[in-house]
Amino acid sequence: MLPLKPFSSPLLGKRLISTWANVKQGPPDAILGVTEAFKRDKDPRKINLGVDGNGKPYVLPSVQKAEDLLYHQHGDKEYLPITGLGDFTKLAAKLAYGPSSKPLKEGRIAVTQSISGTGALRIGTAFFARHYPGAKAIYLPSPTWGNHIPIAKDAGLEVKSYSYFDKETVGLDFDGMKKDIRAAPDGSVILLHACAHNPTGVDPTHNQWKELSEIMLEKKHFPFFDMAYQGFASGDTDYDAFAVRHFVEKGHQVVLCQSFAKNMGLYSERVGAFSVVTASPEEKERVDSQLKIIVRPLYSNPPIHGARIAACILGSHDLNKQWLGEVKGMADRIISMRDALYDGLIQRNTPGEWGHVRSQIGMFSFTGLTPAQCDALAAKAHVYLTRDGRVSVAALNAGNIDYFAESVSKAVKGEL
Ligand code: IK2
Repeated sequence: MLPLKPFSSPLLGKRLISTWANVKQGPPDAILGVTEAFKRDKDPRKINLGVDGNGKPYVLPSVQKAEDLLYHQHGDKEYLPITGLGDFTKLAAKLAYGPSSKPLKEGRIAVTQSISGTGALRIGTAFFARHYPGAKAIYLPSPTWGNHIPIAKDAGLEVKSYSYFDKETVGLDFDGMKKDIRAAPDGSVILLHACAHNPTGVDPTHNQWKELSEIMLEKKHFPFFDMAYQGFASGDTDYDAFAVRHFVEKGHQVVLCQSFAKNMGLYSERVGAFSVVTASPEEKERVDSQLKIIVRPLYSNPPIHGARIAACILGSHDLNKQWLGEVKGMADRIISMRDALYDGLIQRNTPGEWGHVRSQIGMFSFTGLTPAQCDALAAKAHVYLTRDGRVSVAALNAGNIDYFAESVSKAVKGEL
């Protein structure tokens, strides 16, 4: 065998300039960049509140059991169909739409497996760019998960926004939201976080969802749901699916992006689904064929392992029951951390009103900390969070909550 030679380009030698010399340095990702900074920090007190880990990933016991079962089944590694594992997509749709969903029973929901929630959004926005009969624009809440914007733009959709968050009340700006949704041209595509809005942790109430559904029917708007946290908001997967199920019941032809990253802790397995409610099984077949046309040149077909885990859990009575208990446990733990943070801030006489830390929903809390305070927390206290003041409450625990409350209190008092 010939010895390997180090790579050398003759052109590089002659021109003394690389083909990529003009490639500009891009900025770090606003969210995942936080984890990179955290990893570089060597202080033992450091805390990463960017997404949800402190380097101690928790594998759910139900997931461990499913993996054990799968291991002993010695499943093959054949390619999956383009739209993924049929057992998984059926069960994912049942979880979201509910077992008694009419379109599900009538066989008119097209579903494809996706590379987690992000992949579902990629497929969904590409589907809209190609097939939506109205304007190629999408309205996103302000603020929204940062990645929504480049995902929609990369698909060629124009990005517009509607009011969502009221900085004064640190709650939902429902009047602003309704006003903007009413003002959008008829037939606009409106992206809605189905539950546990990221980054604010503020959701409409069930009555507010009902009102939104009516307005959107009147305006013939199209609801594009993103449900990355089913079960994480309330601890109950049915309760958290209220908005999606209500809109479907009222006759909206929704589309839905699902992620199993958080509720099953399957982050790196990249398990998700994109679905489209259609008018008939025949229409579903046509939509299905177009979803395949989008997926095939993207990644051909999805990975199998994570989908098998999710299908195993959702398809087994006992494992499903166990998993639902674990989801409730994760949601309850987050609620208890919210209470502990609130108490820690109040006990330290931290200036400001902190009720929102308790009342917000899901794994994130939009604290109201300023970018300067977030910078000081990272530089002086080794506490990392996104500069919009978003904190992953899921990353707080008995071991770091006091230090975090102390650090936030000092940052707000200007004592860091
Ligand atoms: N949609 C929303 C609203 C999300 O919050 C996420 C997950 N975000 O968490 C990681 C991060 O902040 O980057 C997703 C979709 C999709 O996540 P995934 O692709 O991991 O399923």
